[in-house]
Amino acid sequence: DTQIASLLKSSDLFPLPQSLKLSYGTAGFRGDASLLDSTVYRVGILSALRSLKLGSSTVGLMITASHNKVSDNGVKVADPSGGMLSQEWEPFADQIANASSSEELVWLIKEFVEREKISIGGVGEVLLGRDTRPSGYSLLRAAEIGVSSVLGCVAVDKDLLTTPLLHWMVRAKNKGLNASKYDYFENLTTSLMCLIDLIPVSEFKITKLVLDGANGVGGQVMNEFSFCTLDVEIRNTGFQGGVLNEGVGADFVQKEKVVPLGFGSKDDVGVRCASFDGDADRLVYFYVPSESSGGKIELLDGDKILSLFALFVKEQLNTFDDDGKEGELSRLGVVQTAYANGASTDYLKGLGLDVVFAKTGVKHLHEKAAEFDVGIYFEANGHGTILFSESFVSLLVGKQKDLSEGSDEYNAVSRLVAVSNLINQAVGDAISGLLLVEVILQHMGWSVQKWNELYKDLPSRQVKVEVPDRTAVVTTSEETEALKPLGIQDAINGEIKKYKRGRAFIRPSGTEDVVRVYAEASTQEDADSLGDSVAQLVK
Ligand code: NG1
Ligand code: ZN
Repeated sequence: DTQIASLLKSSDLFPLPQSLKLSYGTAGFRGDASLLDSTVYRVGILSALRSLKLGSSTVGLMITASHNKVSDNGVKVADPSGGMLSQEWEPFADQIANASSSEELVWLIKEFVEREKISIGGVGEVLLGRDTRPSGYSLLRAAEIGVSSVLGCVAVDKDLLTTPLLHWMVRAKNKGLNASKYDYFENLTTSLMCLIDLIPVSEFKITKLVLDGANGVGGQVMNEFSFCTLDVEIRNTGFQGGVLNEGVGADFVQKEKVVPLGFGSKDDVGVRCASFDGDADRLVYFYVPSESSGGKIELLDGDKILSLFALFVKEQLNTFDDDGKEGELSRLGVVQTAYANGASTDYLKGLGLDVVFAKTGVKHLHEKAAEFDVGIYFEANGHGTILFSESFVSLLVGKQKDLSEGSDEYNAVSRLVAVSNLINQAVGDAISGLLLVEVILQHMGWSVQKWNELYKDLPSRQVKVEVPDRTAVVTTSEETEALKPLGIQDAINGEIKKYKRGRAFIRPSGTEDVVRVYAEASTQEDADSLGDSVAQLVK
């Protein structure tokens, strides 16, 4: 019929390159940009079908390879809630991305449409966004063709965006709210102003923050957004040359623990700095401790941001939540992965918080955080956010009406409501995360150095090992133990035992063709040596 003819015709424009084997992985499909036309076109089809399946809800499609090199690109789908594509659809994504001919592709789609009872002929809408990678422009055209080859479906080109901004738009659109970039800015400004008005000290100081934009879209979007209440200097916007993610950005800063390009002059010593990754869904802070540090930085990673957020939220909850009545206490929980620094976990548990662990990849953390009234999740690399359950926000808004304006309880409740509006409820968002860090530091009257003293990171080391087949490594659900290859976990345990506070694990990367090794110990020498010996076992 017409649908099949339309798919066959458009699919012939995007043949699958030979030897391409793709998996949706931790964060969508990624690879060398020159090989991805067919993949992005096919994900365009998938996202249109997703919109049809969910009663014409708006779906998002983002073209980005995040912190990876500029010549790579990738594609991922945002579900109508603004979260990641439901994992139930990942096997279908893998199948169609790897279909070797137009006929096979159309057959797979036809079968899936029947199985999922998707009614072709309905109306579907997909918002498309891309980061600043030069390949993004033509890949976006491929996505457009994919979406519109499904009858009744339209693609709306949102052009250059941060990943979290696209997710925010999808969520807002499906809630019937205004969903443009300017609405996003307005929302940030309103909730930020509200939090600033609630800062207890009469006279707070605004100090300079220097932002590393990773030469990507995040710095550019921040540039468009003017806040009179913050003093932000943006470097590495990509406007003055400089390559995306090369020697810059959150991933580089977090993994190498040195200053990004454009930072480290003697004027920068002690100054509060932050880094975004290439699509601005990750945020880390850092500062240069002294002129003689040789480029080495003090890093405040996702774990430390999580700790700051948890402390602030807990302080507000305690203000009105301590009436002692059984079952009345709101449930605050934090979610980390195996990559979280052991010292951060100890610190959070010491605060009396419920700490749970999830598999690497935001979708896993998000799911667990959503089980709490307030769930805070962060990956050590700086991706995270604070989720407020809808019923809890309604409860807060109700309380706000009952309390007398200006009372401590009223202020605490109002802060939480403002945080729930400020911080992106769909995914980790470097821009909204940065604004929240800034306002909490002002609230506490803390410098970045003071914040860093919450706890001291245990020395750690990460190694990537290139292997012929990374799928040979299979782990338990929390990724802390390797089940395969047989015997390797015993050998790893043998190494761990040799070190004080030793901890190590291996897992196959979901975004790169490597096995990752993480090691932690009481000294840097020990962490390095443990990491190296575990890497030897993997080789
Ligand atoms: P993989 O390649 O699966 O380790 C990396 C990050 C994840 C997540 C994804 C998506 C590390 C160790 N892993 O996944 O946390 O952010 O990329 O971007 O940082
Ligand atoms: Zn990213």
